[in-house]
Amino acid sequence: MTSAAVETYPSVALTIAGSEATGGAGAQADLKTFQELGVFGIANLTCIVSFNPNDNWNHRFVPVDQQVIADQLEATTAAYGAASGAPSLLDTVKIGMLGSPATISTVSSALVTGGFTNVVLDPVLICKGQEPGHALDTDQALKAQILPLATFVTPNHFEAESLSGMEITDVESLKAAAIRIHELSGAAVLAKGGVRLAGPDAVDVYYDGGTLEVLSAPKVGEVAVSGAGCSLAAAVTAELAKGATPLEAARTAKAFVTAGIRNRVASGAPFDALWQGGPR
Ligand code: PXL
Repeated sequence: MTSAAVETYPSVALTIAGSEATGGAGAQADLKTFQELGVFGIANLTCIVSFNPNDNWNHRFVPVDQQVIADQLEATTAAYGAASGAPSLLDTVKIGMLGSPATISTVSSALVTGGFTNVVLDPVLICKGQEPGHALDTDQALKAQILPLATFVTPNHFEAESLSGMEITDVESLKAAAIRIHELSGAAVLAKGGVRLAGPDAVDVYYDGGTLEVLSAPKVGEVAVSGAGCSLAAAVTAELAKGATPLEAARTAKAFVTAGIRNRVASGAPFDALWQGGPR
């Protein structure tokens, strides 16, 4: 007699993000991170970024048509969303580069109707080479329309200063900024000091309204690595999709990124890329 097979399904997670052609950052980094952490990854693309090696590696940015973004979100939520009846329910989403006020409106509508439990926001505020006036509109729209929907936010040093309105020079001011961003958003906050704060360690601050925890790991060099921010937020997303608490997700993500930076990939670009297989 054969016993009935028990079907098990992986957790699923969606990233709404841009493509970064060289594979270091963006949706590619997110999908690789999801896969490494045992989560079925889905990517809905908002834009295509191609660095320009003939112009100081500035970003060439092409938005995806708004209807095409809406179509991707429609297909994804119909297949795996709350009303789909799928056994692997999509309740966790990561937001990466959106890049324009129009895309922010399209994505915020989908977040409102999507019924997601976990909305992880990597608040990508500037894209190198974007026109400054446009970038300011995009930043303001992100703060007004996406930040209030986030349940977890992962600002880097620059983004944490921008979101909190505070200057960040050391761990104490990074803590103050994380608390301020939590007060503004209601989200759990993982504010990254990275190579921007002096000292031997790469220090991040986690704050969720109750727990304040400093996450620290020895710095691997003094130069930022491409894909570290995307992979950190994606690792948080994957862990939340699997049912971790926000604090557990933050700790696992920090360890994942530290191992990925230690095992980074050198390229002809002026920045190395994080290797998501680093922890293996
Ligand atoms: O690392 C931020 C980032 C996110 N998303 C895309 C990017 C970048 C940086 O290059 O290109 C698509």
